[in-house]
Parts: sequence; structure tokens; C-alpha cells
Amino acid sequence: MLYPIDTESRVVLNLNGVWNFMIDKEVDPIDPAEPLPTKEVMAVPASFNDQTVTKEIREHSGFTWYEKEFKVAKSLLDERLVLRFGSATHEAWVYINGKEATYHKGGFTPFEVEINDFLENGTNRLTVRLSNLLDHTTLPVGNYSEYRDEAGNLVRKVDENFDFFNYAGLHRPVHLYTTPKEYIEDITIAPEIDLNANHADVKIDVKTAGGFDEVRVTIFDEAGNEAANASGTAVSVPIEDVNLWQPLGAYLYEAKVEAIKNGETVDVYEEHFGVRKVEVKAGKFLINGEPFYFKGFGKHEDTYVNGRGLNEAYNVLDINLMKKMGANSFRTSHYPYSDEMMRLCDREGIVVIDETPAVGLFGAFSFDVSILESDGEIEDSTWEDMKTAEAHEQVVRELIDRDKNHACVVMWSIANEAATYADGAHEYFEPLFNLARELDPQNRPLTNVYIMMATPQADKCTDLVDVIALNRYYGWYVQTGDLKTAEEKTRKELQEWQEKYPDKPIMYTEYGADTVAGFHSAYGEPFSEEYQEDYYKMNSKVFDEIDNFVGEQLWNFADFQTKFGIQRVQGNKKGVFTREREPKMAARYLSERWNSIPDFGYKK
Ligand code: GCB
Repeated sequence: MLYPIDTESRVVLNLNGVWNFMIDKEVDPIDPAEPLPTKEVMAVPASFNDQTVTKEIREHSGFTWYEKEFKVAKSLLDERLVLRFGSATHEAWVYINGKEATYHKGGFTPFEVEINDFLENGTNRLTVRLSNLLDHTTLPVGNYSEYRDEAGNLVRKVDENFDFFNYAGLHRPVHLYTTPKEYIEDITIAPEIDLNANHADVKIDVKTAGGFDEVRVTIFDEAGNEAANASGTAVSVPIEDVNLWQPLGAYLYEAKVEAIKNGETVDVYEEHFGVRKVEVKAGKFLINGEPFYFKGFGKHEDTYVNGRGLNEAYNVLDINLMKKMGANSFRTSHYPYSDEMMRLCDREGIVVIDETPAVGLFGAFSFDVSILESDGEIEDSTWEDMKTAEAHEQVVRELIDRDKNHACVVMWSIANEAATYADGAHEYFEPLFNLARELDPQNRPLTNVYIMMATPQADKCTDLVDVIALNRYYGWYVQTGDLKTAEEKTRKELQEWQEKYPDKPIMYTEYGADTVAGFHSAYGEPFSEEYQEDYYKMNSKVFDEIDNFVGEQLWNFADFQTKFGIQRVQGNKKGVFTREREPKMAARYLSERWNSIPDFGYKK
């Protein structure tokens, strides 16, 4: 899906700002044909939860309503008018002047609808009913329950089957944009690169709605000079002396697509793209033919007040902090991030592992992984209990559709910490991996991020992945405070993975220890800043011994908000930065390490 931009033929208006808001107590029915009966307001884009001082609103599980009035200039009324939500978390019913215009389920991908037929003269009213409910059919997975209170009112509850707060609302920009009535619908870009010849054939497919005489594609380099051009809806455009998109050395070409009729340019869209090659070969992860080493983080879209809502200043700051630390990459744990963040990573040369919102596919979710220390089979009925196959297919489709052209995306993560070791896992995942391979025009590698119980012996899905991505907490959830034993366990497991799958690169996508900023211990006790640093040093030492170990993405970039839990004091404290983005002690050690590790060729 194309991102809304202004071009010679398109105008983007934004409907962000302060909207009317209310929670739906499900007592009196709400009629979207009438103005909302509320005095409450909420800023968009943002989560609603942290903008209020009312506990009932902050912790509300169920339905909420948003409303905004808007006008459209007369001069635009002959254009096709499209209303686009960057995301609406997690399920949305959209009404214009009381009539349902569209519906979308899934809280982390955009959706849009043509609204010309819904508009009235003068003021229009846009009303959105949202649900933040999650259950065993949705992604993420929630444990849903309900009961009637003393007054007979329905009370709904979602217990997150994952470790982050169930923020909800209109999290990303709401745009109203125009296109001509006949328009460019989609553009797919897949560069094929001959690294030796320094040449690329860029395959560009253009989908149009309407009858055009010609579709012209012109490629411009960063200086604005024409690099190549072609005519057609499925073209292969050669670029000589190609400037590669490199990690931390981004180079973006622009594909200007013009749809022409009767000699006139009707619609124009400009898509930026990078030319880079990604391959997995002989236990290495190659970018542009060189073995790449991932240094970086698992993150969250999580900031004060905005909650999970877009916060572009924080996005810029986070990337600056990453670069300063010598990091080159992150994973969009545990859901697709905003379009705006993906566009920023393209520009900044940040390498991204792009993850679906498939988190919580694990029947027995708790922070307790001590079953690892018991012998014998782990009982797990995840794949009988979860009914998420349909939602999972949808999120794979929507993620790849939205992000397929991004140079920053080098790998798709199909799920985080699913019960890949349990009976039924392979049957569940195989069709999803096949689908992703079929859909991605750039054939990026795929991974499935592994929970600790997915050991080399127990896991059932490793034949499906290109890269073995591990979340490991030796020295934290197990062997707490005992880094010596943790080191042995870490080494043993990594050696076993490498022996069993010598051709698959291995990386850590999570490892970390909760750390209370400002808490120090002469003995390096758990929760102290000393322990966090010692924990990372121990892990680094083992990583450097494993030949096929191609990257370290720690958990987490910053402290973040979670659901309530006796192991969480105002959230998860595994950040190397606090939620304010102040560094903890370990940031200095990691920064020294990462700044001395080259992006390429670290593991020979
Ligand atoms: C994990 C999860 C992540 C949690 C983390 C933790 O394995 O993937 O969502 O936040 O552990 O800190 O427990």
C-alpha cells in the first residue's frame, strides 16, 4: 500500500489533532449518526491510555469512540478522496456522516477507503468505533473474559498474553488524500543486482486503476539526475554504476511513476528505494555480498504520554542514540512499526528485522521459564487452543504489502516466541512461511524468533527458517545471579545449534536483565547496573566464540510499560536506556564493544 504523499497530482490533508472521545460503557447504545455524547477529548495520533487521569479510561477493555469534524475544499471534490488510517488499534468501524465507510481488524497496519460518496456539503463528521479486545483468534493474543457487575453491566477484561501494555487508540496519523479518478494504485520494486558488474536491473511493477495510454518510470539518483527510464507497467530498468544502499550508508533512488492519458500526465507518485542484496549462505548473513553482523536492539513503540502512538521526535532520538552506540539494526518487536519509522530507517541506513504482531502464541505465558530446569517433556496445547491461523495469514499479507519496497527491511520475522517446540507447530507455521516466500518480491530471508523452550532438541520448526533467532535469558529468568553457570549454558546451547544446523546463521534477538536505573551493588547483584553490565560482558564473550553467530540484538533498547505483574515495577526494566532515554551504565560498555565491531566481516 502506498504511503500518502503530495505530488504534482496529489494533495495530502491531515486529520490529526484533538478529537472527541469516549469509552463505550455498553449501557446506552451509541448512534454514529448523532454527535457523540461526550465532552472528553483525545489527541491523535497517540494511545488514549496515558492522556487521561481517569483509571476507568486508562484501563478500559472494550469499545471506545473517536469523532472529528472536517471540511473538504470545493476545489478537491472532483478528485478521488481517500481516508487513510496509519493504524487503529485493534479493530475499527469507520463512519462518515453516520454511514459505515469501512472496517478493519488488526492494530498495526494501515487501511484506507474512498469516501467521495459519503461526503456532504459543508461539515462532515468522521466517527470511529474502536475495540481493544484481544482473544485466542487475534494477534497479538489476549486472554479474554467477561462478567456482569452488581448493576448487571457487562465488564470485559483482556489479560495480555505478552509482556507489553495493551495500549490502544488511533496510534498513527489519519490522512485524507486525493488522487485523480484514474490513478496509480500500487508500485512494487525489486532490484536484481550484479555486484561484480556494479549493475542493477530494477524490476518495477505498477498497478493502476483506470485506462492509461502509458505508464512512464523515471529513476533519479540522490543528486536529482536521471539515472534511467522505461515505459510500461512491468519494467526492468537498468542502473549502471549503481550506488548501493548500505547499513549506515543509505543511498536512495527515486522512482517517479507517471500515468499518462491523451498525452497528459494524470497521476504521479514518487517512491524512494534502495538497491541492496540480501542473502543467507553457509551460515552467514550477507548484505551486498559481505557478511553482516547485527548490532542493536529489540524495541517497542513506547513513550511517555503518547504510549504506543507515533512519536517522531523519539524515533529520531532513538536512531541517533543507536548510531552513537555503534548499533546498526533493530527488530520491530512485536508488531509492525509505523510507516514513518520505516521511511526514517530507509534514510538513516538502519537495518530492520520486520516482525508481524504474532506474539503470545504460547499457551502457558508467564515470566516463569523454570520448567527449563525440570526434566522431561513440556506439556503444551498451544496449537489446539489458538485459533489464529486466519489472522496470522492476514498480518503476513498486510506487513509484506506495506513494507515490501523498504531497503531497510532485510528479514521478516513471522512470530515472536511461539510454542515452536509443541505438537502442531510445524503444521501451523509451514503455510505461513510458504505464503511469505510467495508474497515477498525481494525474497528476503525469514525467521521465527525462538523462546527458551525451543531448544535444538525440542524445536520442530527450524527447517522453515533461514536464520535461527534466539531469545535467551540465561542468568536472568534461569540461573538468576549466577553468571558462571549461565555462561556454560549459553555456550553449550549455541554450540549445539551450530552443530545441528551448520548452514544457518544464528543470532540473539533478545537477551537482557531487568535493571533499576541508579541501583548499584558492590556484589553485582541482580537488578543493579553492575549486574546488567556483567551480564552483557558474559554474553559477548560467548558470542565471539561461535563462528556462525551473526548478531546481537539485546532486550530492550529502553524501559517500557507492561501489564501488571509481580515481576514488573512500572513496567519492564531491561532497557539499556530508561524510558526517558537516559543511559544506564551498560550503555557505555556496549557502546565501546559495538563501536569496535565492524558492520561487515566480524565473523570470518
Ligand atoms: C521475552 C519476550 C519479550 C519480553 C521479554 C522479557 O522473551 O519476547 O516480549 O518483554 O522476554 O523481558 O521478559
